[in-house]
Amino acid sequence: MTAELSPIDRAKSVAAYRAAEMVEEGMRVGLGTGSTAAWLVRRLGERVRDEDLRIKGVPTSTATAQLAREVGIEVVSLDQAGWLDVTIDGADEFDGELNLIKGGGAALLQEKIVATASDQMIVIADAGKEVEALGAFPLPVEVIPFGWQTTRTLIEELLDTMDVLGTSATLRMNNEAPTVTDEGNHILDLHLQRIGNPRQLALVLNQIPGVVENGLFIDICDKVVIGHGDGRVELR
Ligand code: ABF
Repeated sequence: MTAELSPIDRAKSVAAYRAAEMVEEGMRVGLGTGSTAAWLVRRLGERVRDEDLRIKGVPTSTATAQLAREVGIEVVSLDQAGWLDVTIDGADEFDGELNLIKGGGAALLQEKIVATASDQMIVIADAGKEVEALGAFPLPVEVIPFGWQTTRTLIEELLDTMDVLGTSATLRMNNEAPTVTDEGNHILDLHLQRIGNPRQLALVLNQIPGVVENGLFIDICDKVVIGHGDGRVELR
């Protein structure tokens, strides 16, 4: 690591480096997506090369799969791995109970499947991701393209009945076209501002036909490694 990193990159990198030290010989490791997770993947690649660390990595996106291969990590599918020792991933927000909002990178579906199939999920994040209540970051929901506008209407009607401050849902766009996830779906971002009961919202959203998965990770994360801009690291 170099001293000329911006404070935010320093925070992300020190969190990722600390988490990379938690990976042990022979582990099957879920590899997250996003800029913080990219620091982790590159650091694990260094350990594979310099320490002859042998691990199997299960990526949570095509982007992470490509990076992992580039840095020399053996990549296997989740079904080949069967079960994972640990998943290390970033997040968009985490609260005091280690519940998360994820999906800002549009990879929430594979991220949730992989994290759930792990003995342990460790989140790596800069300190700015910590919140008192989830919801300032728009909540991503992955939806089937068929009838997505109807699905959005159903979601907005549901939100009217929930303990949230906002109720609008917008289709995520990429170069003037709807974002398409690795699974061929779209993303609706829910502008809720504050989620009073994340556990309840996570359950009811998934009951709407057309919703594939939502970005609330409840009782999935075991530990958060928090990086600060001055290089300090905290564990939660
Ligand atoms: C993934 O990357 C996501 O679930 C989350 O949306 C995002 C965090 O990105 P970054 O590390 O770039 O802030 O983990």
